[in-house]
Amino acid sequence: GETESSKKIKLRVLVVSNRLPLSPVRGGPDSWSFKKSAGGLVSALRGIKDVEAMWIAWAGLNVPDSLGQSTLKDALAEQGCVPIFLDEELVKLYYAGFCNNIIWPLFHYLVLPQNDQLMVAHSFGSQFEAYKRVNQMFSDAVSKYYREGDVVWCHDYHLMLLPKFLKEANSKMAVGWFLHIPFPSVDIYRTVPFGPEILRSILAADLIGFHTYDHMTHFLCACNDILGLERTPEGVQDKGRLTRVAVFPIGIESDRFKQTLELPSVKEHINKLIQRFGGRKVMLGVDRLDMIKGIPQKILAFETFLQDNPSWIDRVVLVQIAVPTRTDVPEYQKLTSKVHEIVGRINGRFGTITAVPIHHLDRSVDFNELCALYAVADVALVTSLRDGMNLVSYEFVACQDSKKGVLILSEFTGAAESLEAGALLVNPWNTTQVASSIKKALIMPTDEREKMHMCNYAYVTTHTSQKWAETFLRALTDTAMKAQSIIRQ
Ligand code: ADQ
Repeated sequence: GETESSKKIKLRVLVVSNRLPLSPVRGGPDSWSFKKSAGGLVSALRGIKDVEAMWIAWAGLNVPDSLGQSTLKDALAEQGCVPIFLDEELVKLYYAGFCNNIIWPLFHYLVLPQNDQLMVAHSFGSQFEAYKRVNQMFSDAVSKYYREGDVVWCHDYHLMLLPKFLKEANSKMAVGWFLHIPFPSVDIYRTVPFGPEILRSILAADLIGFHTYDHMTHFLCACNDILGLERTPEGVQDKGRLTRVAVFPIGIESDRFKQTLELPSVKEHINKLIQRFGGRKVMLGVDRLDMIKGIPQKILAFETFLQDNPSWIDRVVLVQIAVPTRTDVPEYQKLTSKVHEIVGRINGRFGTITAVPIHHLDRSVDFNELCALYAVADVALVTSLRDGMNLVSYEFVACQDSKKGVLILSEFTGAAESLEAGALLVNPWNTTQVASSIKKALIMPTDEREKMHMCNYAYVTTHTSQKWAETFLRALTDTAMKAQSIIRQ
C-alpha cells in the first residue's frame, strides 16, 4: 500500500515574478546552460518542504524563434521555469518605462525629475498601456499552467495589475501578492499615474503582503482615502468581499552564510584579506548601484569623518562594492559618474603614496568572496534613502559571529524596524550624524559590540527567508479556503 508520506499532496505554487531564478547563458546555437540567481526569493523557496514551485517570469532576454526560443523553453521547463518573452518596445515602455522610471522612484519617495517629466508626460499613457499588456501576458501564461488546487504567488511592483487579471480569468484561483519595495505614504501615492486603477487591481488578490507595518499602513490609508474603502482588522472590505492584508518581513538563508564561512578556501581567503588590509579597520558597503541606496551620501559622510578625525587617515578603509544595474538608463549612468568623481576626489585628498581610503568596485563579487568580505569587515555601512527591507544588513550580521562588528543602518530601511536595538540608526541625509556614527562604531568597546551583535544575530538566524515563504503560503492557503467556503455558502 501507499505510505503516509507518498499520500501527502504537495502544494503546488506558481511563483510569478519579473525575473526567473536562473539566467540563461547560450552555449551554442541550440544549447543553453543556466546561472543560478542568488536573490532572496529564490533561496526562500528553495528550502520549503512539501511545496513544488513553478516559476513564471520574463526571460530577461529576447530570443527570436529562429535563434532557439523553443530549445530555451524546453531547457527551462526541465528546471520548472516558464519564460515570457518581451519584444524591445515592450521592454522599453513596460520595464525601463513604467516600472523603473515611474513606479520605482515614486515608491521610494523620489519625485519624478521635473524637466524630463514634461517631456515624457504625454507618453505616461503608452507606458501604462504597455504595463497592462505585459501584466495580461503574465496572466495568460499563469492560466495556461494553472491546475485546480494550485496557489499563485505574484511578486512586486512589476505585476500590480496581475491579481485582477487572474481573478477575471478564474475567480476560484487563490492569488497572493507581495510587495518587495516600500509602499509610499498616501500623499506620494496620489501622484502615481493611474494610481486608483492600480490599487483596485491589487485588491483583487486574496492576500496582500508587505515587509513592514508602515508599508501596510500606507496601503490601507490609500485604499481608504482614494477609494473610500473600509479598513478592518484583517484587511480591506469592499462590498462584502474581504482582501486580507498583513505584514510578512522577509529574511535570509542564514545557514548558507554560516556554512560558507566554514569552507577551507573561504577561510584562507579571509586570512589573505586581513593581511592585505594590514591592520587597518575595514568599513564595508555592498549595494546595487541605485539612487535609493544613498551611495554618494555614504561616501560624503566618510569624507566628513576623515576630515574631522585626521588621526584616522590611513587607519581605516571603506570598501564599496557597487553592482551596476539598469545600465541602459541615463539616470543610472549619471549616478556612476558622480560616484566615480567623488571617490576620485576623496582618494586624491586623503590618499598616501601606498594606500587610498576608498576601494570602490563597479561589479558584483561571487558568493564566497562576498561572505569573506562580510566576515572581515569591522563596520557595515547601509545608507539607503529608502529600502523595502535591505538584505545586505542581514547578510553582514550572519557573517559576523566571530568578529561582532557594528552595523550602521539607515532609519529608512525596513530592516531598521527589526534591527533597531542592534544597529546604529542614522538619517543618511545628515552627514554629520553619519560621520559621528562612523567614529562611534570604530571605537565601540567590545562588550557593547557583542551585546548589539547578539540582538541582531538572534533575529537574523530565526527570521529566515524560509520562514517568510512558509508563513506567507500558509496564510494564503488559509485565506483562499475561507473565501471558497463563503462562496459556497
Ligand atoms: P535589492 O534592492 O536588490 O532588493 P537587498 O535587499 O539589499 O536590495 O538585496 C540585494 C542582494 O543582492 C543581496 O542578497 C546582496 O548580497 C546581493 N548583492 C548586492 N550587491 C552585490 C554585489 N556587489 N555582489 C554580489 N551580490 C550582491 C529588493 C528591495 C529590498 C528588499 C529585497 C527583498 O529593494 O529592499 O530587501 O528586494 O525583498
